[in-house]
Amino acid sequence: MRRIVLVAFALTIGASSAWADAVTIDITAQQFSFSPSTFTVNQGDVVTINVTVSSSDGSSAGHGLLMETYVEPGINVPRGTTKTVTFTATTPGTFAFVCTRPTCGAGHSNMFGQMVVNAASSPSISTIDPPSASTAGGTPIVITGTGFRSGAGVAFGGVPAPDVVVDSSTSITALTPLGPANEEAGLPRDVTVTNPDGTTATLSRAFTWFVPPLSILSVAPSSGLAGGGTVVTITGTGFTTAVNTSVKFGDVPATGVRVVDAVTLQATAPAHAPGSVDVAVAMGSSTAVASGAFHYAAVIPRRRAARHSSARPVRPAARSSPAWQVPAE
Ligand SMILES: [Cu+2]
Repeated sequence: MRRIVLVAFALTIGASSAWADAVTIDITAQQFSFSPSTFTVNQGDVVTINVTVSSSDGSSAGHGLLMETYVEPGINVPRGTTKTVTFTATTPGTFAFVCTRPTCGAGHSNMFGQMVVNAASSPSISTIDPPSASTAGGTPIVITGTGFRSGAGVAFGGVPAPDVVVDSSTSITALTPLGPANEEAGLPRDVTVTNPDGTTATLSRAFTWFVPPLSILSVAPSSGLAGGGTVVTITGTGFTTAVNTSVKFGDVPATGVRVVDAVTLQATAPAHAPGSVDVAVAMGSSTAVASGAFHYAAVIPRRRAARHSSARPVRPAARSSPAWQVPAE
C-alpha cells in the first residue's frame, strides 16, 4: 500500500547536519495506510506535518495521527480535511505513529508508520578569516566549516561574539568581542562554534587579537570644576595594562588612572586653572591627544556660598555638553 516513500524529503536525506531546519511533511491517511509511512528528519529540525484525508476515503470517521513523544495527544482528521501539527525534533531515534480512529475500518490496526530523527552530527571548522583583529572588537570574521546550524554561537578565546550570522551550513560571520587589555593580547586563541543542539567545533589557537594604534574617541564628562576631582571616562582604542599608562589634563597629570578594558580608561581630573585643556593619554611610547577635550569651570563664589539652597541646584558655569567627542570627518 505504500505508494510514495520519502520522495518529497530528499532535502533531508543524508544531510544530518543540514543548516535548513524547517521541514514540512505531507502525509495522506487512507484506508488503511499512511503515505508516506516512513520519513526522516534531523535532530533540531522544526517539523510540520500536514495530514490529509480525502473526501472520498472509505472511512466516514476519517483518520488521525498519534506519534509517540512528539504528537501526543494525537490529532483527528475528518474526511475531506487537512490538519497540521508542528514540533521540534529534539530527541533522536525512531518514533512510531498510528491512526487515532479505531472506527475507521477493519484495517485500522494496520495503519502505522515511523519518523526517524537523525542525531545531529558535530560541526567542524576549517578556516578563520581574517585570523586576527583589534582588541577594540567589532571586526567581522568569516568562519568556514561544516555542519553549522542556524542559531549557532561563536566564541573567541571563550568570549562570546556579540553578533553571529549563520550564512549557511558552511559559513558563519561573527563580530569579534572586546579583546584583553593586558599582556594576553597577542596570544593565539581557540575559536569555538556551538550549535543550538549543544554540539561544538573548536579550531585551536586559530585567532589572535592585536592592540591597535592608541586613539581617543570621547571624554566624558567634558567639564569639571577647577578644583579637580571629576572622574572622567575616556573611550578610545589601544588601551592595555601591558605598558605604563598616564593621563594629563593640560600639563597636569591625572590621578586614579585605570584601564577598564581595551576601549575604556578612567582618570580623575587634577586641579587646573579655568579654561579648556587638552586631554592626553600616554601608553608606553605612544601618545594620543584630544585637543581642548576638557573644560575647567571657574567657581562662582556666590552660588557656592549658597549652602542648602534646595530651590535651585548649583550648576557649574561650564558649557553643558556631557562629552567631548572626535568630530565627524
Ligand atoms: Cu484510520
